[in-house]
This record gives sequence, structure tokens and C-alpha cells, in this order.
Amino acid sequence: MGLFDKRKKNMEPEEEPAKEIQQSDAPVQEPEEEKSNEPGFFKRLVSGLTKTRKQLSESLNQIFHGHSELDDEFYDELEEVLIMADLGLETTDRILSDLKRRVKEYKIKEVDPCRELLSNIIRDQMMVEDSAYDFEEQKTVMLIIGVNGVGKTTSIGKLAAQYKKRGKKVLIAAGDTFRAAAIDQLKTWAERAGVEIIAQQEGSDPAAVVYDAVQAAKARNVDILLCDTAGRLHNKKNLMDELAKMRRIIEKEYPEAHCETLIVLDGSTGQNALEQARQFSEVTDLNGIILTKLDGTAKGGIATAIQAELDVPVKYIGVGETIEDLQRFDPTHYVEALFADFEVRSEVEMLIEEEKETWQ
Ligand SMILES: Nc1nc2c(ncn2[C@@H]2O[C@H](COP(=O)(O)OP(=O)(O)OP(=O)(O)O)[C@@H](O)[C@H]2O)c(=O)[nH]1
Ligand SMILES: [Mg+2]
Repeated sequence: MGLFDKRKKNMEPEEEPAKEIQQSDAPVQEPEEEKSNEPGFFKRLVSGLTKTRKQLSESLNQIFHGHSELDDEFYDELEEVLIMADLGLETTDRILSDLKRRVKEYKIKEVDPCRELLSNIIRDQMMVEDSAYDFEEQKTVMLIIGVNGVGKTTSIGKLAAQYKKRGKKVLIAAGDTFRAAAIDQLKTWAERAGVEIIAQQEGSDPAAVVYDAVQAAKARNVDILLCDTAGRLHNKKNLMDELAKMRRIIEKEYPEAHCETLIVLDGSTGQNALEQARQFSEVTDLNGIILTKLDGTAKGGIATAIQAELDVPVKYIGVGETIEDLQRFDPTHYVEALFADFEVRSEVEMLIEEEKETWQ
């Protein structure tokens, strides 16, 4: 039984509309079943999303406690709260239209059942296809792109460590040759993760580094090659040309490998992150998004906006600084962690306890 189903069972009277929702709306997936393959996974997510959850829950509680009727005022206030959580105008509009449609369909007259509807709608906006992570099981070259400071290098370090732990043969390419410090930072991560790295001098051609790394990956039977890239060059055109050149080399030199281009976005920059993703998607095909720094921000709703507006899946999220804090994105868990309001917080803690017991 999912968190929201539990809450409903405990808290809501047996009203007709509530029953109808349970029957016709897809139930929230069981978090207990696939909560993680790592201990503390859900706890990290809940803790990482604290700021966003607090802001969202407080505002939502106020709205839900302050209204008994589904009138315009209720919807207007809801709109304001969703926009404040950085879901963006377009996504908020889409969510509210969907909510109104479902309210009509299920003949709902009261505000309370809307809470679950709302979380279901947001979850549905972000569903990731089952095939989204197939690349992890193939020979893959991952090109990690994004503007400076968003978390490319650290995400590569964290992913390398996680893949290695799962038995993959991993290689890293230091494709950010713009600064010597960038190469050193990546070397430190490679050491920490216990994987090999291909690097050249500062100022060398990044495409040449990628070329060498691809040859090494083929020769050493590497499963996953992770390529770092520069976030800042002399101008935007340079940067985009360089990324295109790297991708051409990968495709030409290693056509049998899958090329996975992931853009890293800093979640704490809210709508700016969305704009960056838009700009990059105009010049290169994006397979997915790594959304970092959700732990430091109340703008966690941006994950929903990005996915809904760009139609590019968020594949990993960063909810802290440790290696385990970079997680595969699971919309069900994300929504449960995000929407756990005061009334159900004890149940969130219960889930964490259950998780602890499973892994101890
Ligand atoms: N709190 C938090 N910090 C993060 C997360 N991901 C990255 N960071 C921090 O963000 C800072 C920048 O990360 P980098 O990996 O160096 O970013 P980059 O995109 O490689 O930056 P450039 O190489 O300058 O383009 C570092 O201090 C990281 O520790 C996250 O999920 N949460
Ligand atoms: Mg970097």
C-alpha cells in the first residue's frame, strides 16, 4: 500500500468520491518494493527535499485547511503555490486543467480528495520510460554537458563510483581541458571511485581526449565511458561546436556503443535551469537530465517543470554531496517525499524505519 493510500485509509471517511479515485486513478506505486538498491535511499531523498517539501506542504496545508469548497479562489491559490515551488506557468496550467478534469470526472465536491489527485497528476507528468536506463547495461559512452558550476564533474565521480560498485568496468575522460583544476578535480574523483582516467594537459583539444578515451574503452573492454566537458569557453558558439565535435568522434570511432548525452542542471537555479536545457536541446540531442543540488533549495518543483515542458526525462537527481546522494529519479518516490505533509510526516518516518529494518 502506497503512502497516500495509507494516509487516505487512516484519515478519510468512507466517502463515495474517495472510493472512486482509488478505483479509477492509478495507485501510487509501492515504495517498499523497489525503494532502492541502497540502504537509506528513501531517507536521503526525503531529507534532500526538505526545503521544497516544507514550503510546499505548509502552503498546501493552508489552502486545504482554509477552503471547504472547490471554488475559483481555491484554484487561484493552488496556482500561486505551484508557481512559487517553481513548477512554472505552463506546467502549473497543465496540472490545474488536469485536476479540474478529474474533479469533474469523479464528481468530487470537496477539497480533501484533491490532495491525492494533485500528487498523482504531478507524478504522471514525470513518468520515466522503463527503457530510460537500458544504456547502463550496454557498452555506453556518456557525454556529460552543462554550463559551469552545475555539478558535471561531481556527478561523473558519483556515477563512476556507483557503476563500479555494481560491477561495471568504468573509464573517465577529462574532456574539460579549459582549466587545469578541472582535470585535477576529476583525477581525485577517479581515484576515490577506483576507476581509470584518460587525461591530457590543460589547453589540449578535448576532442582528442575523447578520441583517446574511446580507443582505450574499446581496447580495455570498458562498459561505461564517462566524458566530462567544459561548462565555460570563450563563447557559446565555441562550446556548442566543441560538444558537437566530441559527439561526432564518439559516433564515428565507436558506432557500436550507445552515446548517452546527459545535461546537468542546477536545481537551485529554478527556471534558469529550464532555460539552459532549452538552449542546449536546440543544438544537441539530449537523452536525459541530471538535476543536482535539490537539497539546497525550495525550488525542487523544477524537476516537474523540466520534464513536462521539455519532454526530456530527468534520469538522476542530486540531493546532497555524498556519492549515494546522486540517485536514479523515481517519480513516485519524488512525489511521496515532496508531498508528505504534516499529517503524513509520521508515515514517512515509518517508511524510513521499515527501510532501515530491511537493510540492517
Ligand atoms: N549540495 C549539493 N552540492 C552539489 C551537488 N552536485 C554538485 N554539487 C556541488 O556543486 C559544486 C560544483 O560542482 P562541479 O561538479 O565542480 O560542477 P561542474 O559543472 O563540473 O563545474 P565546472 O567544471 O566549473 O563547469 C561543487 O562544490 C559540488 O560539490 C548536489 O547534488 N548537492
Ligand atoms: Mg567540472
